[in-house]
Amino acid sequence: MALEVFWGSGSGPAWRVLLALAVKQVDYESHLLSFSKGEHKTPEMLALSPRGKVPVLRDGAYVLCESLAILTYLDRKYPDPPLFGETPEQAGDIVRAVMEHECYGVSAISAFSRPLLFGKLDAQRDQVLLAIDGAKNELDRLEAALASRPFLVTPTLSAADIFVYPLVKSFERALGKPGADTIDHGLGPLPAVFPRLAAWCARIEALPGYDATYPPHWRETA
Ligand SMILES: N[C@@H](CCC(=O)N[C@@H](CS)C(=O)NCC(=O)O)C(=O)O
Repeated sequence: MALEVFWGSGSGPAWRVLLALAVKQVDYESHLLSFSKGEHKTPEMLALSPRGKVPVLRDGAYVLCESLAILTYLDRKYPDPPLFGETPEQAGDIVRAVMEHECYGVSAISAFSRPLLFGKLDAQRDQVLLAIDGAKNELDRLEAALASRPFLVTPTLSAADIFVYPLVKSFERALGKPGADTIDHGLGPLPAVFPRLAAWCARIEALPGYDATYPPHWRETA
């Protein structure tokens, strides 16, 4: 039975799972759910994911939610190429980077991006202004990590890159949203301010299978 993935367009955690499957070149049955229609909250979906969140992976009788758990499962089941490094030290460093991103990076960068992405700049301009320094600090850390290697932690792509990439793309998308140019944020354009991050994005986007992971509604609306 084919692996099944339940996901939503634009969800960073769901994008991670699609990227991991692309990197490992594993086929799967795609279930793209509409957030606006509440398709992720149906009784059938809540039975798979009690918090009503995507992504969800179903592999026969086995069901798993939480993107880190799903990447861990996929890496054990399809070890090539490894997403958690080749050595104990690399595994430790990759999970550290993943957890730093989850614990600090996501909140700091999203505080800047989300009001722009959801058209709430007018109501939340103060929040966006207050978020600039924190977002810059996290993006600077990523930029610095790429000074000595092409990927964030290891010489080849790892779970750390897969975790961080969707948020960087959401941030870049936010910079292009209406009103973003009325803020003196100094955070973009990405290639000018964070050139290593922009080159790292391009490396990920060159991966075979990348195009199929791109959020469909992002192709329709800028
Ligand atoms: N920690 C979870 C986060 C999952 C998550 O927050 N998913 C969001 C989309 S980005 C969701 O399903 N939201 C729908 C809702 O809460 O109604 C993971 O890494 O998988």
